[in-house]
Amino acid sequence: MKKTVLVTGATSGFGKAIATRFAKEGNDMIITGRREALLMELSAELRKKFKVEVLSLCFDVRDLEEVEFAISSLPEEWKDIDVLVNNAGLAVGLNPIHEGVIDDWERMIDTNVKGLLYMTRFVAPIMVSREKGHIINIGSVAGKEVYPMGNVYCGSKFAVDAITKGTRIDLVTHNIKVTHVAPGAADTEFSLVRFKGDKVRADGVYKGFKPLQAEDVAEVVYYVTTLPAHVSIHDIVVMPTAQASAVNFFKV
Ligand code: NDP
Ligand code: 8X3
Repeated sequence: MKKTVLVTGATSGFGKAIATRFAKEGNDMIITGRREALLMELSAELRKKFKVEVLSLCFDVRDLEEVEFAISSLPEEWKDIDVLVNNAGLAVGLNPIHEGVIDDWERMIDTNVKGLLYMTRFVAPIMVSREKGHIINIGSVAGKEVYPMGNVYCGSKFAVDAITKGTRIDLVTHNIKVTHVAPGAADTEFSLVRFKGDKVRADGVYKGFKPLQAEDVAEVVYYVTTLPAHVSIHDIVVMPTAQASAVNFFKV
């Protein structure tokens, strides 16, 4: 049966691939992000290719009022969200803690932690009232292991892991599944954003090995929603075969 699936950060990378994967199965999609033109482009593509309904909502997950308005003003036919994928997130900078850029820290904590919380706070009550739903939080291997100069980004992703566990505990009595998906290195806009548009540095991250593709992560996210009602995946770490830990790579 088709579901209503909301994916944050659907303008690129994992979010775009996740929206495409769910749409391919005939699900109705709510896609969000800050870049309106990209949302429009994806909406048109999904409607045309998969004949699904698509609602695009352009807002910043860091803005509490925008998040509240986006969810509380959903048209009636879009209110029954079955799956929330909290994917919007970013790393900004890679500095030792004593040289950290405060604005980078704010952006990571506000987006990865507070943005995810805001979305959850407004969507979870809908699921609670329906006594069903599935929340999938995109964490990272950086939320399992700390690596040099990862300090605040790792902290934000450890927070995602902890918040996911807390969410699961609080919602278990409401029949809501809560899953943490923690990917390793993946070739998206992630490194371009982390290195503030420095494409040479960003491309260097993925040299010498095959990183995850956005579609690989989308497949895992889709998979966790396909299991029987009584089966819940709590936590998945999905890595490139050539990556053994946050810092151990087999590069040629
Ligand atoms: P991308 O940069 O390709 O995509 C990030 C998405 O998040 C974009 O759609 C962007 O949309 C959205 N986003 C960022 N900030 C905001 C905001 N304030 N409000 C709304 N949307 C926002 O990176 P990925 O696809 O790689 O990243 C997706 C998630 O996966 C992130 O949480 C990231 O931390 C995590 N991750 C990434 C890994 C990687 O190696 N690539 C590995 C492990 C986890 P827009 O700019 O339009 O707002
Ligand atoms: C993204 C993967 O290892 O660059 O979360 O932090 S990593």
